[in-house]
Amino acid sequence: MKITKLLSLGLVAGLLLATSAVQADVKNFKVVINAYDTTIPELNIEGVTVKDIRAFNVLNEPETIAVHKGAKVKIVVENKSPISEGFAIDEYGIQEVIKAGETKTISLVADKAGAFTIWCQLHPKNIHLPGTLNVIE
Ligand SMILES: [Cu+2]
Repeated sequence: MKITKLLSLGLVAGLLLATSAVQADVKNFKVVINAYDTTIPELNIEGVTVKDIRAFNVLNEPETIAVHKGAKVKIVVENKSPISEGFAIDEYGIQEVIKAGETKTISLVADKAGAFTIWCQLHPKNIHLPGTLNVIE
């Protein structure tokens, strides 16, 4: 009985260790979507008029998202824009909508190598600064 309990405790501890080892493999990134004043005098999106806008999507931290092929990637996206923003990576089938002030976590396994554009699928491309997901072979 005692031995059985010890064995199961050992098994639980082993599983916990294995779980934390897997979690350590996840590459974490943070993306902040922001709005900056600029040259587009007025834009009406979703019934909201936004003035003096140039770009919404800015990858602040880190500037480059680069991982090795096979990595598990977690991207925390915070939307500081006054309206909903999109977060799409076509080649990875990702197309999220993040409401104003909302934060979403996007997870993927980087199983395709290359440089993939991160863009906002909701608004014209010319008012956004796109980001890139770099997956190195
Ligand atoms: Cu947008």
